[in-house]
Amino acid sequence: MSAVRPVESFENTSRVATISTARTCTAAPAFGPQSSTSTLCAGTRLFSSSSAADESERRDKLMGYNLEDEQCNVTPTIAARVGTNLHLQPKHPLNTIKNIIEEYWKSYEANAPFEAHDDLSPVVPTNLNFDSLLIPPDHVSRSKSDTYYLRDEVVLRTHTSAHQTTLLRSGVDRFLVTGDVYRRDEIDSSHYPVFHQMEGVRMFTDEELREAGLSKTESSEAELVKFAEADLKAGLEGMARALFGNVEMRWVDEYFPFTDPSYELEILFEGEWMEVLGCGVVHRNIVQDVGRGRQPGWAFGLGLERLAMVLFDIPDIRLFWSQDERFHSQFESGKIVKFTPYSKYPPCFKDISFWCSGADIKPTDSSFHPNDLYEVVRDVGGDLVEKVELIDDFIHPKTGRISNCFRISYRSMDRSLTNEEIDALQEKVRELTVDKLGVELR
Ligand code: FA5
Ligand code: MG
Repeated sequence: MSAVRPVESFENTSRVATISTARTCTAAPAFGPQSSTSTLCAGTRLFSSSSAADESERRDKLMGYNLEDEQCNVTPTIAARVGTNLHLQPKHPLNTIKNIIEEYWKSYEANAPFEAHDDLSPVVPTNLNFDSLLIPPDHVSRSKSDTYYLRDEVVLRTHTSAHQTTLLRSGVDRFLVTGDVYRRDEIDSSHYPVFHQMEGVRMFTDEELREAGLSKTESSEAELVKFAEADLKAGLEGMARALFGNVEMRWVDEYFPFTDPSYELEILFEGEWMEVLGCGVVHRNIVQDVGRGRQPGWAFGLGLERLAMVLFDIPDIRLFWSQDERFHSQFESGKIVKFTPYSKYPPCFKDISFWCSGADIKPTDSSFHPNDLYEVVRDVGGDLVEKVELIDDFIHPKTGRISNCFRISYRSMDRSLTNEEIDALQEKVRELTVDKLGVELR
């Protein structure tokens, strides 16, 4: 067993991102638990001692789903982020990038503007997040180790793609969806369990096809795909230039279950190729399933934090959640500026070593998953945790038990931490690691 995470992609070994229903956080849930009134938080989890008012607000945002439900793996720390909507906060770097991209697509074809959605609820049925996008039933992205489930059939969207089929079905031809997405993942400066994505979809109307000398009924599949692909690439290259200026770019073949063909766009940034987005021609089976016959179209999805970190020189993904004035005062609406770190406080490292299964459990029966440890650490340390990494692992030659040692780096972005404070956090981490993960400390 290894704590090394697969690369982020939709290929067999890896993970997927998301979609959701075309409903806002405030709309009445079209799906939801039958009785949502009698299930108050029992307070058995960390940090769940909030006031009744907070509790009721949170439950609204979660559409009445109950964190104490045994099918639920959403922690209070994660639940507290739902509804924050960093992408809607004026002057926030994520908002600025969103606006630049929306402007770009609105003027891409002035007579055919993109409809922009930015307040669709992140609470979506698995059907929309996975099935409707042709993500196979056994795909790893569906596992509870990778995805936040409120109930077995309801998740916090893992990508904005979760809204594709709902909007396509409603008949819209061009749309953008921006929103918060959720993935259980490793902890370091570029990974955070909540981040923001932007999705774009363009379907070609009969008239647009006619102008290009094509027809939905008479042109071959290959001709329609070629047409959509050329438009996709030209449009996205223009978008990358709107963000980065005149950069070198390249297209890399990718795999997504919901597009065919699929690509990633990379740009050369400070000497290194950087993945900017995933995209492709909307899969013909999806187009048919949403009742649009053979209408061709394309889709893309990008991560706003990754773009903002590069464009604004923001060194740590936790900073987007900072409430520090020294962070926010540096930004102006609509402007890309370089961030000046206001201080760098010293990190503090603490190691935790354990056998991945209890002494009486066969090593092969161990269900330890590093994402479970990351969750415990995040729940205890919050944004004081900068990074968690596996620094040693071995198999005991006699017992066959697996030992892991993880190093936790604690560092505040706003102040110095005291030894007592860190020791108390680490002690809590050790306690909960045993309680929740069933491992044996060494
Ligand atoms: C997707 O999420 C697809 N839904 C994108 C897509 C849409 C493809 C439409 C085709 C058509 P992926 O998992 O690669 O793909 O994520 C897309 C982007 O999200 C990445 O390029 C990256 O910028 C960002 N991203 C992924 N994981 C994280 C993370 N843990 N933290 C921050 N950003 C992330
Ligand atoms: Mg990717």
